[in-house]
Amino acid sequence: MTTTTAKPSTLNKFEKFKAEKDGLAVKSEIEQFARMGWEAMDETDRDHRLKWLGVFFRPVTPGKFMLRMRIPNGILTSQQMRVLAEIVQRYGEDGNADITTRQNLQLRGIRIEDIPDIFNRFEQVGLTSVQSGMDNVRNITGSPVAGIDRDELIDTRELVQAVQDTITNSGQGNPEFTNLPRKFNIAIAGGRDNSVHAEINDLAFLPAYKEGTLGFNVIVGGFFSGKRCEAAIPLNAWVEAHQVVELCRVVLEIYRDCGLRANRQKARLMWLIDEWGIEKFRSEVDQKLSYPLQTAAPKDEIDWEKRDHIGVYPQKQEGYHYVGLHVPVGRLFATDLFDLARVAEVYGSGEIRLTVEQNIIIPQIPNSRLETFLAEPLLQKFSTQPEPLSRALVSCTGSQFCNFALIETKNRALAMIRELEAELCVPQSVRIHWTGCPNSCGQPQVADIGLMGTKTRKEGKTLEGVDLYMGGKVGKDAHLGQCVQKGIPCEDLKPILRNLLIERFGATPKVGA
Ligand code: SRM
Ligand code: SF4
Repeated sequence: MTTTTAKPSTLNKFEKFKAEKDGLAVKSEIEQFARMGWEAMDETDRDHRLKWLGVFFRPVTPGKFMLRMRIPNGILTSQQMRVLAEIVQRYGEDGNADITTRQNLQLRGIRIEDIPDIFNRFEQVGLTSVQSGMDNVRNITGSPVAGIDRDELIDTRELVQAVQDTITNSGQGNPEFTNLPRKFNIAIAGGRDNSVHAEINDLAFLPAYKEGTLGFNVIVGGFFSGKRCEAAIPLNAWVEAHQVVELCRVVLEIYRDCGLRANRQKARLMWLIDEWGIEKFRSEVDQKLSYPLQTAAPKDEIDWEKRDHIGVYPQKQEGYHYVGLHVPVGRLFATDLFDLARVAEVYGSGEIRLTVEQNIIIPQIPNSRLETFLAEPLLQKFSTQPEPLSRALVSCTGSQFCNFALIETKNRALAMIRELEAELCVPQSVRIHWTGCPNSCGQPQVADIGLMGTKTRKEGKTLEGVDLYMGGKVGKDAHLGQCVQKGIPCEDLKPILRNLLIERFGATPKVGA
């Protein structure tokens, strides 16, 4: 099924081990791994193939795995959240959950011996972590306010679920799509503000009218990597909602069968588009589809500035509100997960939503319960009115758990923002994104101020530092920010940020600070 042009002898190590045994094959070995323990496992199974099940060996915390979920459109039920809470709770201080920049959750502290039981529990409540790492399609993002947004164009929920079901065989694992050349990101925007950062996905859909019918313009090839970052480009294609799943399937098949595999640094979809040219790529897609691919609508409907959804908002359903809670750098503990499940049930419909800014939305709160909800002690921790800098702070995992990291991110980001907020009045929210290395999981290129971890030298010593990015624009006319200064030691960063906030974002020093 999968074709690769490279000869076996020239395959890189990843292509080699995938050719020897598909990543998904470890699904049937999981009981055995649980019995033998992580130390006795074959290293390629442990360090790589387990990622096909969403189970990530962490060299920083050996024996304590990370479990990356799939939460399509970032929506989960209180019942699912409670199961996740119980799992994380087992691991005491090691257990926590992070909301990711793909509207998803990652659990920590997980022991391999518990995985079979965890997977059984997932099955019972309709959760899956399958195909969430390595050369697979990542969590599919959709509008976080799908179905409740007063100004919604297209409800993305069913579409995102249908695309996930196709790619993962409804969560059971689908060997058709488990040997891609590299990772692959899909996003479906349904609102006017592109809440999903469509432009940084390999394949994305933007609402657009064609001759009075609402469908999607398609963009392709967006990605970030240590070597290169590109915004997606138009495919010159427009599809109706019912054509989205097939288009995803066809693009993935082309990428799987023709994508470049020899050099992993050049294996994302854009490199194939570069090699073929966008016209040839489009024509290959067109030929494989069961319907003729229409040319793009003249414009898409992304004409709003991006919303962050924090705060209290009326829904399209009369008499109901959704409430966006700020979760500092996306980090949650077992008690938080239990609390979120509880408030979602008591005040809403039991539904909980995640955003790519690593925050939470509780929807479906009737007007009659809103006031009591807003008085919940949980909202002291996860505020609806955070300070302007905290409000828009995003951070990747960093060195606490990630072995690629060049710096510590989450704790440092929070501490620095709190110090800056103590010193400055900031009139508007400023989107500051931290990422621990050039892989850019924290998306510094979409931020007003992006900080990318690096190592730097000062007075003969090697220190943790950052490269500074500026000018990322999200929502309407989205474009990527650029690196404006390299190698700033983290210990010297605060005054630089302070000046930037004063000079570029209208901040003023607080009296006495
Ligand atoms: Fe990422 C690898 C964390 C979103 C680009 N990313 C990793 C690994 C798996 C590396 C590792 O094994 O340690 C990190 C796991 C650390 C850990 O223990 O948490 C990791 N990436 C994350 C998350 C958790 C960051 C966060 O704190 O939110 C995000 C999980 C999303 C999810 O739910 O699936 C995450 N990663 C992203 C994004 C942002 C996005 O998708 O919008 C990007 C840039 C966009 C893109 O991929 O085009 C991103 N991650 C990478 C890359 C560079 C890919 C490349 O083509 O070179 C790597 C390295 C790799 O894949 O080899 C990487
Ligand atoms: Fe790890 Fe680097 Fe991704 Fe941060 S950006 S999670 S440090 S790989």
